[in-house]
Amino acid sequence: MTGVMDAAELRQICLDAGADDAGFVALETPGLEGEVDYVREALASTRSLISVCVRLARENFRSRAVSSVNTEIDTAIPVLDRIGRTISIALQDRGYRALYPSVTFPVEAQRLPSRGWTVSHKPVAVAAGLGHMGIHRCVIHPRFGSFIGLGTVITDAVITPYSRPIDWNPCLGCYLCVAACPVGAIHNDGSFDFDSCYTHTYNQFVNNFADWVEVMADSTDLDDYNQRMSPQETTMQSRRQYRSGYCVAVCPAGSEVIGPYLADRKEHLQLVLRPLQRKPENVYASPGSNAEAHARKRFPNKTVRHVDSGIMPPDDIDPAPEAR
Ligand code: B12
Ligand code: SF4
Repeated sequence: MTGVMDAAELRQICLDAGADDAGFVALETPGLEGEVDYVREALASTRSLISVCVRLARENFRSRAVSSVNTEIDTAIPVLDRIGRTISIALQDRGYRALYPSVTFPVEAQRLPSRGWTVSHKPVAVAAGLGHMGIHRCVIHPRFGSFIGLGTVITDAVITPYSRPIDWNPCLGCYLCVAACPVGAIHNDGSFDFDSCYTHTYNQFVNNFADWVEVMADSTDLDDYNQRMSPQETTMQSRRQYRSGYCVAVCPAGSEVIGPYLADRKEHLQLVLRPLQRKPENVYASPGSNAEAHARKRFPNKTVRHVDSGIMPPDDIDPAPEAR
């Protein structure tokens, strides 16, 4: 179908589906060139992208209790997937083609270690006016700040009018995200050390599941295995564990978030930043990496654990899919 969908009606569909904000963008919008082949691989007739966000439960994300962080992530992801499904079916009922790509996982595993995901939700959200990327490379919403999860619906509907990017960046340039990251992945100049974040965050998750299997295969016997993996680390393999949300946790940006920070910056540091910095915990890093050096220098209270970084992506992250 080549119909035109009214943006106000579509926005209401998104909000009714549970989104906290939504924006719409044409596939040919500048900045989204890298998305075109991937999106068309999933839905060949795609013309528009619908970006949605949901708020996250802030204190779960800020907690030192990693189980609380993981619970919030594992709860928010299916919420976003369901919102994508509801919007897709609403469009389907109106005669359009619509598809909701995965919010995170599953990915196109056969493409790994290149880009496995169908849509990069961040640049779509920026183009659709949901916010801008901060120093920490996450999208900051003007109201909800960094505490958002993102989703995208792709459709053959033309939407009128399309949204526009917001004309200011909510990032304050406070560099608390730089100070919080245990592996030094976020740099003052806004550059991001993918390897360091990925290795630490995805330990006992995607990447290091492979590492775990290798350790098992390489171990001569149980004693040898236990030397290499603690009982806690073995247990963690049974359920995915996210780490390194500290950059999001400490970020004071966003009109609904910033109040306590503006009222008392010292207290924000004491209540939000310091507990994460002082938390004794394992930091996962490749031997000799910048992440290891950073953690040893800045966080002597944390324990560096060496891991193989497993499947690492090539420098070129945008090899276009063959299927069109
Ligand atoms: C890959 C990925 C990661 C990777 C890489 C992060 C990154 N900056 O790209 C790792 C594992 C490190 C990661 C970590 C986290 N992620 Co993540 N992640 C994604 C994913 C699947 C794709 C991101 C993407 O499009 N990257 C490419 C471009 C757009 O990012 P970029 O910053 O412009 O460019 C960097 C990358 O290209 C990177 N890079 C360099 N070489 C390579 C090679 C490959 C193959 C890749 C993947 C990246 C890469 O370096 C560039 C320079 O900064 C999305 C889901 C999705 N499908 O969109 C979620 C997503 C971006 N993640 C999210 C979150 C919340 C997190 C974490 C907080 C995890 C946690 N503990 O909960 C941390 C935050 C780390 C950070 N500060 O970025 C949210 C962000 C929401 C928001 N407000 O923006 C998303 C959108 C998931 C969602 N649906 O909400 N993530
Ligand atoms: S913590 Fe500060 S510098 Fe980092 S993204 Fe948030 S507002 Fe920007």
